[in-house]
Amino acid sequence: MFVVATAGHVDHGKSTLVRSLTGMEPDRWAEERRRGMTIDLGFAWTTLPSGATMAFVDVPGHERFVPNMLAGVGPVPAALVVVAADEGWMPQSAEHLAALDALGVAYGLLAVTRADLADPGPAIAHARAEIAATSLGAVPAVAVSGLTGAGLPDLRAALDQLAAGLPAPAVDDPVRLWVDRSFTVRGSGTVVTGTLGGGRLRVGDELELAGADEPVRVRGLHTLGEARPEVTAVARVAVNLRGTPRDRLGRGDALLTPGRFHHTDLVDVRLTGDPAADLPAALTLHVGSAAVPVRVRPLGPDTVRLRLARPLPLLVGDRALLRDPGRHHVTGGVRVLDVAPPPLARRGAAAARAQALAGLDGRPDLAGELRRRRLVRAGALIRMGVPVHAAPVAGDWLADPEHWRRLGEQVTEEVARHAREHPLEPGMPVDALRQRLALPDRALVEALVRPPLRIHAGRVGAASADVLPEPVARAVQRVRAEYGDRPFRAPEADRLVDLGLGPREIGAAVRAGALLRLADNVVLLPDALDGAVRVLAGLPQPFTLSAARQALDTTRRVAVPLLELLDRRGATRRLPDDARIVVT
Ligand SMILES: Nc1nc2c(ncn2[C@@H]2O[C@H](COP(=O)(O)OP(=O)(O)OP(=O)(O)O)[C@@H](O)[C@H]2O)c(=O)[nH]1
Ligand SMILES: [Mg+2]
Repeated sequence: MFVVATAGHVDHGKSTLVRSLTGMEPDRWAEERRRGMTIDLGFAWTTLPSGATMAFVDVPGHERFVPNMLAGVGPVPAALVVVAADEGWMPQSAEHLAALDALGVAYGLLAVTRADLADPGPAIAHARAEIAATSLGAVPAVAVSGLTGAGLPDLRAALDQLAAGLPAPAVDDPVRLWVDRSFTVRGSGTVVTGTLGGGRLRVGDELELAGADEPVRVRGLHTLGEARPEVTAVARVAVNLRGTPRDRLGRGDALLTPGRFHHTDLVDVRLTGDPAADLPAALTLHVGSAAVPVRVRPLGPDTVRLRLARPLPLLVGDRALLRDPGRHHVTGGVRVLDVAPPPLARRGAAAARAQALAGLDGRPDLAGELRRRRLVRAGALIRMGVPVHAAPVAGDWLADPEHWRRLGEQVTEEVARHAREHPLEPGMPVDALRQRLALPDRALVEALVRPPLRIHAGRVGAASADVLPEPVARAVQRVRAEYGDRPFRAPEADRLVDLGLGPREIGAAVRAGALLRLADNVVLLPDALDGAVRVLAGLPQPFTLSAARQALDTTRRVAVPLLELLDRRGATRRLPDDARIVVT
């Protein structure tokens, strides 16, 4: 199916044309028929000579109903521009064309109607010239009379040509069905209609609805008045929803493939066309069938930040238009560059942001997003409309490669710093490291820790003694040989120098668990602690420092910090008179 929206000034014969083409009545309301004027959107369809089905969204031409017109054309990528031969180019001809241009509609056809009332030549010439200057470009023109039927076969042939030139619909895209009508059918419940521009819908599908916590379920589908188990884009579709009260849904809402859209009330956009220098601060944003008041904050020469009065499911690259409802004026088109922009808190942030936006064109760009966001969840990017084809670094986190490399270096630095500052600790707590690097998820820290570092018991430290640098490992080996039978004697400072154990080497050995540091330049073998507790437990309790020193066969230089370490670890307890007991 193909869907085309009409466009054109009031009374120029849009509805009459749709009626003649389809045999269906686009003006659904009694009031419309009484007044001979379209107020709201109308829907009708026909079979073209090729056999293709074409549906029409018939829009009102009166200036008061431009918002309805925009809701109709918003989701439709092709337009039938209608101009009356006897009136020619009129204000809403221009406003409707400006809207199509702002939305970037690239496929269309000109029908000059009421050709029985006046020579269509001048109207065709004028309208084609106006249209040629827009996103529609040069369009074929057909003169017709809805009254006599003259020109209708040509128009049908031209519609077939238009259909043949339309791009193939993206049937695998996620669904974003902008609702243009909602009503209740007795016995079935809520029904919404819209133009399905991409993707497919099936009975039983669960869909997301902005503002609703629960998914909604498709109970039934209709297209062109017939029930269907599945509808594929492009199509006019009526969706019967299970258990959704009608007042929950209306024009401007969207039914969405779950997890594929980011609801945002803040977007950075590029103005398309010739952006006015003095953009009003309050405008209405029209996108899909939605119309939302926005506050406009200028950023760069052609970029602005929009604060939406309510969130919308927008994607990077979306086209939308800004309109000044007070002045009945389409201010211009916008292309969405960023649906999750950073706050502009610091001084100069707006200028920096403008510069960042200057390099964006609305085409989703994974590498660029990663560069700007550094770390982001794949799911978040997908919801912004950015296809993800990179492997996550941890969980569903994606990282900018350069940023990830720098983080890896920082891990090494931070762990080394921690080891210097806390030499007795067996490594840096993972969470302390996470906070230090301002990482949002522990899994990222875990992914950043690489040999020779490892995570053990919630801490990040050197992997083990066997990864000690060769000279340090040898020195530790000699300490073992020399002090193995007098485990509480620590090598004197000059002996340490002889062995090549400076502060850095001792630090490494301590981190690897190969030496135990009691104080600067006072080291024991790590098994000394357990041995000391055994010896001290054999003493009459409580015992004095001096008794401990003698029993351990060591000096005060070792005994004092050793007992303090045992106190800290809870192996011994210091009593008020400075004697100690072994805690059992
Ligand atoms: N003579 C003649 N009259 C026409 C033709 N097409 C439409 N009309 C008349 O023009 C008037 C307006 O036609 P509509 O089809 O309602 O115009 P419209 O563009 O749908 O108007 P809105 O929806 O209100 O914007 C009606 O009285 C039609 O009968 C035509 O080709 N020839
Ligand atoms: Mg009409």
